[in-house]
Amino acid sequence: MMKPTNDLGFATRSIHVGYDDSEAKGALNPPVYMSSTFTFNNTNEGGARFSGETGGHFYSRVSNPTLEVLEKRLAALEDAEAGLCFASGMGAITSVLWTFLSAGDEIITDETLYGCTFAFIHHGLSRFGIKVTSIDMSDPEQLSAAISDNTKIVYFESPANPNMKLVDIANIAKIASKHGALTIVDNTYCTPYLQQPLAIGADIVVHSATKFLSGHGDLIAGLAAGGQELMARVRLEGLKDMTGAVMDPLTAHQLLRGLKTLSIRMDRHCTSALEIAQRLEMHPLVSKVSYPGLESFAQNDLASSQMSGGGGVMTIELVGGFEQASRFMDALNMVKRAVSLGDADSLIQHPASMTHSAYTIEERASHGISESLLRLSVGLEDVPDIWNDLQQALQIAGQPVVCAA
Ligand code: 4LM
Repeated sequence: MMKPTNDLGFATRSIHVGYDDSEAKGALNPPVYMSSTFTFNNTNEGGARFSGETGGHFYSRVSNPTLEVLEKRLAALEDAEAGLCFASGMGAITSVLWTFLSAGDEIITDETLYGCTFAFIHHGLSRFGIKVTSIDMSDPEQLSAAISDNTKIVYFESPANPNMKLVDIANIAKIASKHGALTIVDNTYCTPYLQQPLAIGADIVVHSATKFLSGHGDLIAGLAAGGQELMARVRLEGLKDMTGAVMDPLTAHQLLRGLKTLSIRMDRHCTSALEIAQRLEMHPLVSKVSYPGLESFAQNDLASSQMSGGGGVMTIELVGGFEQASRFMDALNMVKRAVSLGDADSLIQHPASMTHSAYTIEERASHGISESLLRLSVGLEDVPDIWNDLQQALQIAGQPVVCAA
């Protein structure tokens, strides 16, 4: 007999919660229910399921038994009453925000957001009569000054993509709840293994499960977690009727597999990234490394109190600016030039021209996103191999540029 969920350790929950093999002929892994629809025994039973009077699945855009296992598992990891699956991180974000915002409402966001989240909120939501205000959320006084009873949502990432800025979740959530606003945190960079926003006052967490939660760069998925009533509204309004961004059962199966190794992968990402960050900041060609695990990190105190590890992502700037940074990136052999993060493979990209190209140059400048920043996601390869590749590329980037005569 398994212990109650909250008595189990993180790794055990990530492997077991939400599934009882005795209900599936002893299959070690949950069956993948590839079924769009579910039958009823009679008309009354169908009606009762549709009205929510009884439980039971009826259509996979609303719920599916394989996704249900994943939803329970995420909830157990995030310390939430309920979880919810989506087709992508953007599916999760858009479904959640569409559920709780109407014309005339205000959303306050941090100035730094993943590029497509920024585009959705600033260029999308604003077209539908929703007021969008962006502030530097690392300064809670800016929120106190901006918030009003019209503010329905306070939204941010911590660490922020791409500049690694942290937000004091507990402090911000306290200010938001005083004004009746929901605090929604994108927890993609940390995963619940390193940070649990709901336990310190946030109302909803959203994830690009494409990243660390799945961990292998082989799927696109999104998740959210929060209170039962909030998640039920997102399921029946934002997900079912407004976006239809539903996860498919095979993706849920792959994600459940990824979650089983989340804790050991995150431990490895953290120790490797810290070692790489320390070596990079000693290198003469590197002008700045932002990584929450470094003592030199500007918000080191907040990182230590809010996160249980620095994570796998950092940003790097080189003394020679963008020109040198691009020579460095182009000279890498093993570290892959690609967007996304949190995979077994180390990945590097240039946010200004890639993930954050939805911002205009002026927006990037005013939202704290440097044009010469590179983002490195440290993978699960051996640290000496990652370092050797970075080092040889730095050497090439540091050589004088020879102009053709
Ligand atoms: C990237 N990121 O940065 P889907 N929230 C955060 C993210 O980093 C992302 C999403 C949501 C990147 C993708 C190309 C903090 C995505 C959106 O891609 O829709 O699963 O997640 O490289």
